[in-house]
Amino acid sequence: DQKHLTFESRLAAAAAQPVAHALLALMASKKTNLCVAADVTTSRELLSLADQVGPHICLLKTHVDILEDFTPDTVDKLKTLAEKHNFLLFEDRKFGDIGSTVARQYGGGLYATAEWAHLVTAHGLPGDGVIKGLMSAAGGRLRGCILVAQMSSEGALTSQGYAEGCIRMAASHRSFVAGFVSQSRVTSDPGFILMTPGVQINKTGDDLGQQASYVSPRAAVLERGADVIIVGRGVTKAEDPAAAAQTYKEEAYAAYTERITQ
Ligand code: 5IU
Repeated sequence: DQKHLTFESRLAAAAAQPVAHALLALMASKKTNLCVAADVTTSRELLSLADQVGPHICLLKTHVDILEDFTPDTVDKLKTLAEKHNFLLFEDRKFGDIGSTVARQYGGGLYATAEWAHLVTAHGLPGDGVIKGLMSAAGGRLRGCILVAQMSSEGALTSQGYAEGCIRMAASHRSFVAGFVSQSRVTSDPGFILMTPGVQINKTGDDLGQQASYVSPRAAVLERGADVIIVGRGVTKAEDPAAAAQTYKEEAYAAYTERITQ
């Protein structure tokens, strides 16, 4: 079964997507499949958090539109930290408009996301024009997108048919789609990377619809098919975010090791 494949053995299947390929190689060499969701409101907190958790993560997921003081300098410093600690930048923008609009949102505007984010999230809802639009704005840069196939929040409208539609859309745009945000093993295609949010140790859901109960890193990897776990408040609200990131990293990577030897 494909789920037993190591990250290294999936490199060939991901060869069409440079960021997926780089991420699989990075996860294997750095021994981490942890993505930290850095949902903080100031550049100072963002950069401090990135520097603290950097040694333990493969991806830093941002929502730069939460920052109250965003400037291009924030991005320059984030890029430096990404190089220093060897992680990739992942802006969770969830693009969801027609192709020509997302091309302008991604390539320009205040955040010029295509300039710095290796990966961005997008909804499949608009049809594959959303992918074509992002591709057009990425230009020659090594960029990719992650399609939101399923959401972790209660009452999400991402039905099974919707998720299947996202998988089909991705399969016809392999040069740009690196994987999916999912809550279950939506595909067994080894070229796509599955990322699962709604993960926390010792915690039930929040009161704003994050799923009724978070799942553990181990359950995310072994029961929900996650290649990468996405952890926000479990790390960012911890007294020692670096120590928390290390704990999440170790638990998630141990679960991955268990999965490939099952
Ligand atoms: N996020 C989800 N669920 C989803 C998707 C994205 O929680 O289905 I798509 C984002 C929201 C937040 C992070 O940035 O992942 C999870 O943060 P917490 O671990 O703090 O709940």
